[in-house]
Amino acid sequence: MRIDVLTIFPAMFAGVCAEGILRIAREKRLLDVRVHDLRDWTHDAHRSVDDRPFGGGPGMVMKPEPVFEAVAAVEEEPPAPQRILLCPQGETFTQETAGELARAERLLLIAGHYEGFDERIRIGLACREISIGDYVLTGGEIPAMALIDTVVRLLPGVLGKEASLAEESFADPGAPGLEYPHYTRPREFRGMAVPDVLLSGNHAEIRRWREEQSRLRTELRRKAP
Ligand code: 4FV
Repeated sequence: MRIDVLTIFPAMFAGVCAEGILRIAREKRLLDVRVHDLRDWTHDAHRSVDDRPFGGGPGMVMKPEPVFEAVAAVEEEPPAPQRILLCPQGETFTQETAGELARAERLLLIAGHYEGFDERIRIGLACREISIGDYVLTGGEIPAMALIDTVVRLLPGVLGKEASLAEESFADPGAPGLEYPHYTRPREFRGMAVPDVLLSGNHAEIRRWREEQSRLRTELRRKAP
């Protein structure tokens, strides 16, 4: 999968792409992340990417020209990507969304700043608008990183065979359950013991216990308001 990111803070992505699963995915050539500085598509001395809002009001707005020019430049190379605008007004990002995006060949993520994007970026570029949650960040970079991380670990060959995508939280879009409790050594820690069933070797019992724990936890923490 190829992922292009348009941002005014490209350096923010260096660490995320150079560590852990994302580094392994890039080394395995399963992921090609290209981060582009939106200011490279400005033409004034101040390399302006924002301007004051028409109609007045606080803050600044992302200008359309640099975004349109950057998208055109990045899309010169085929295949055409799925364009994604990270913004609080977008559809809420879920594991199901991640599963969908993981089937794409190429994504183009647009990270904003300030009060938001000039509306003509939405109208003219027809991006899929995605929000990582109903709260306001200083920029779209962290949402873009969250999306990349969630999608890349679903790419075939990225996580080792042992990883059980099927058993983890939200794995089943139809019935988003929370994952059961995990334990590792030591058997006893500060008076807290590992449940006997997990030491029993009785896999049928262990599965039943884990399903029950997942059901209880989901009911407790995700019951409908
Ligand atoms: C956001 C979110 C988000 C809004 C103003 C960036 C900020 C600033 N993006 N999911 N929640 N974006 O808060 O995606 O431009």
